[in-house]
Amino acid sequence: MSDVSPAAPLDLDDLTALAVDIAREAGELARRRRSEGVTVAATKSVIADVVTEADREVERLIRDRIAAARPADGFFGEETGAERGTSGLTWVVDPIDGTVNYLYGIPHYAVSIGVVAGEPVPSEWQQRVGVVFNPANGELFQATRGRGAWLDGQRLAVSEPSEAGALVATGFGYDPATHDGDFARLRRVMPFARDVRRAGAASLDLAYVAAGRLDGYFERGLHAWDHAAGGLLVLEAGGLIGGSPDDAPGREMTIAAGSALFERISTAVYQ
Ligand code: LIP
Repeated sequence: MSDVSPAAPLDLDDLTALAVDIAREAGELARRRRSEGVTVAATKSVIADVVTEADREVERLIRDRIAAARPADGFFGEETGAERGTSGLTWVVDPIDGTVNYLYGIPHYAVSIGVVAGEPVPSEWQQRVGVVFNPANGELFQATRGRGAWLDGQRLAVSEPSEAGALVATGFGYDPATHDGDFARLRRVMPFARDVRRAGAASLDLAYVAAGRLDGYFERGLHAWDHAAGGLLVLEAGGLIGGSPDDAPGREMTIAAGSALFERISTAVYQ
């Protein structure tokens, strides 16, 4: 972003409306590119960690829209990296979360846009706005700090497990060397789970916890852009999000659930 005077006074409703508008435009581009055909543009950490040209194009659209509307804000995106601003706000963006689903044509992927104040790191940021938009089914989850979490106008609330056990989601890293540890943690959670879901998009897993469609979620290896928006959805829906005990969510671990289940998952993951 250019070096200009701080942005106009912060109106959280205006900021949320801008994030929603950008997410919808970006999501429509992603959906259109998917219908035209998608191929791998490059691999990143390991061969299974792919990026498509659509990822890059969608992030450029998001970045350009933000620069035009709020040039003093910072940006931190999965595909184009970070640039500090002067307003104290940073947009933390995953242009297409659930990239492998997107590549295979599975209609479960999302534009994830979070806006945070302070340092754009989970242990220090103060989340202000979160938007998670699935263009494949048109569902847009949004949250504004202190004003609740919403799905298409319906207020969201986390669930508590039934007597049958907790419906829990998780994920496995791209690096096969990490899978044994992931499966060991899952084995420790299963005794109090009714079933597990592995849907492939962290931002939507978090949105589903906020919506009560999942009772809980945990995954190792997430980046800030995976949970910056979805984490606020969970908090504003009355849930908890964290990482290793007493830590913020991060690469080591992300756990999200209602308070009682959060503690059970954390204990099982770290026993
Ligand atoms: C993905 C996450 C997913 C995780 C994948 C990957 P990407 O993000 O949403 O939960 O299991 O390993 O990190 O790469 O699609 O933006």
